[in-house]
Amino acid sequence: MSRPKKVWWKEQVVYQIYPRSFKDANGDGIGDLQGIISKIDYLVELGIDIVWLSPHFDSPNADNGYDIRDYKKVMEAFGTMNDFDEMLAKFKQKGIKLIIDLVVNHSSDEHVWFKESKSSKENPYRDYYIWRSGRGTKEPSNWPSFFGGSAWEKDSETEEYYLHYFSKKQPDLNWENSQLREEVYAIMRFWLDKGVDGFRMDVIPLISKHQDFQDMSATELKHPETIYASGPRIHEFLREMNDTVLSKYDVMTVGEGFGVTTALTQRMTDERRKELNLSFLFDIIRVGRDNWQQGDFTLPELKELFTTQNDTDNFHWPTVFLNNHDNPRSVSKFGCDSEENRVRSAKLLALLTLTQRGTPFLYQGEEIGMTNYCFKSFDEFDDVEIRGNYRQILQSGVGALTYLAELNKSSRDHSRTPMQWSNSHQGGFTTAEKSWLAINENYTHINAESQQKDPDSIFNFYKKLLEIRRRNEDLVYGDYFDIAPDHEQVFAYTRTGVDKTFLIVLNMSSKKVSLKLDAMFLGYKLIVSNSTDHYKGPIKETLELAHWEARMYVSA
Ligand code: ISL
Ligand code: CA
Repeated sequence: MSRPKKVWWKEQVVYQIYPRSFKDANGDGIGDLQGIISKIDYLVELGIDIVWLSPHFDSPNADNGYDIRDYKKVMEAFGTMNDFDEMLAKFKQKGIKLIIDLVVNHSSDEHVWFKESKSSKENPYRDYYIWRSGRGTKEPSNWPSFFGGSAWEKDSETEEYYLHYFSKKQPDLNWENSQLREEVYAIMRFWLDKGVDGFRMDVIPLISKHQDFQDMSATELKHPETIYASGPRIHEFLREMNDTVLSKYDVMTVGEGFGVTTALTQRMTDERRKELNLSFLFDIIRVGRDNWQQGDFTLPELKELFTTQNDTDNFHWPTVFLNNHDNPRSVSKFGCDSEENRVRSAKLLALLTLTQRGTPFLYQGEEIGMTNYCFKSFDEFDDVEIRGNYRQILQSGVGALTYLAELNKSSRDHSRTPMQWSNSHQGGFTTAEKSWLAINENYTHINAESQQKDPDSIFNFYKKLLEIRRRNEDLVYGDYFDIAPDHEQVFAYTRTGVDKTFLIVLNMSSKKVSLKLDAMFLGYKLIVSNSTDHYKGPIKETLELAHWEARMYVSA
């Protein structure tokens, strides 16, 4: 069997920083770039290789920076371009690569391009955005915004509607316009020439629009992202972007594929097509999700999704992530955040994330087992997606308490509460009276400082796994095989490389369980366990696993 081509972005581990919530250095309650600089040594100690920085650009923060007003300016609350340059230089000194967030499906409505575009139908920037006349008093089509209401907003200056898949302060850019595309490529070169190592591309499959803008059916309206992520020119645009800009640099690109199918993800990341290197597939992290509702899912369903994303040839490479700034905390969704099981299940998820096949993306706080926050009322939420949909959902007859209970399982804000650095004021995130978003009260016992000192902490478990992964190419490039796909409680798989085979067994339940092993595993050596009171003898044909127990073995 051909082996995957070796390259740094397949071997290295990414750590996502949401700057607003990472570390506040100037005491205004909002994270900033100097705050990040003050924590680079922490990231070096953890042992990650690449940082993905969520948007740091000038923005009115209608969507916390995912609404960019000036692509070549640093958001005032985050600092200055000098701060960015200092941060980039310090990352490089420490051998950490930096990828930044490219948000070019839409801009802010306060971007100069949009101000020009909306001023008149003859303005040279008119066609940088998507304007259509209404149908009588109705919108040009029944397309919905992800953040509530119609995806069309009427503008009084020219009596036409503009398209916005997200909030109305995030007008979609018109990628049909080659001049707009050239503007985007110039922005990319500006940051690449500064020395950044690549881009995470926000909702990049959505940049190609179906030009007929025809109404969606009732079924399509349930998941508009499937229409929005199937535009006809996506591959042409990505190829052009690669030929024109990316191919000139040694960089990594990862697309955010909200709404894409496995097939489209694989086409976009097939290295022969020279489009993207990687693309997030959301099937795993959103398993059981139906819009704002987090339903149940079984372990076999989850395991099937991992098998599917590994069911490819060696021209593709998956991503592995259970957290990001748009999803609840993994220990609360996939683990068990009760005091009894939180530490053990968080370590189990670390072993899962760092031994699966694909590039791992960690999210700030997962390395210390941060949990969901319990929002007591709607006004505690910050998220524009909730504020935009709230009225519509309650008017549809959903009870307020039901909606609040669901949001306490699915809200994006769970991952945006401030990073918990210590058990001091506001978790050591800020010296301000309070942070921009509520801090989780459990910072008193879940914080980085206490865990860096504790050899048995989640932090030091991630650190150990990162070291093991760095030392074992077979754990990076080894073939993936699920050895017990139907088991309801245990996730058990192998990674078979050139020299070694690793066996990972995870009891993803609160009950003890036994797993019958094939005789071929006899003689394997235990190299990692998440429990101190585990069986330390040689591997047996039947493994007895305690609740949330996780182990990794290696062939002799
Ligand atoms: O729930 C979602 C959509 O209903 C989110 O998953 C998210 O909006 C989607 O994945 C796209 O996310 C990206 O684009 C958004 C921004 O709000 C997200 O933070 C960003 O990750 C618009 O830029
Ligand atoms: Ca600040």
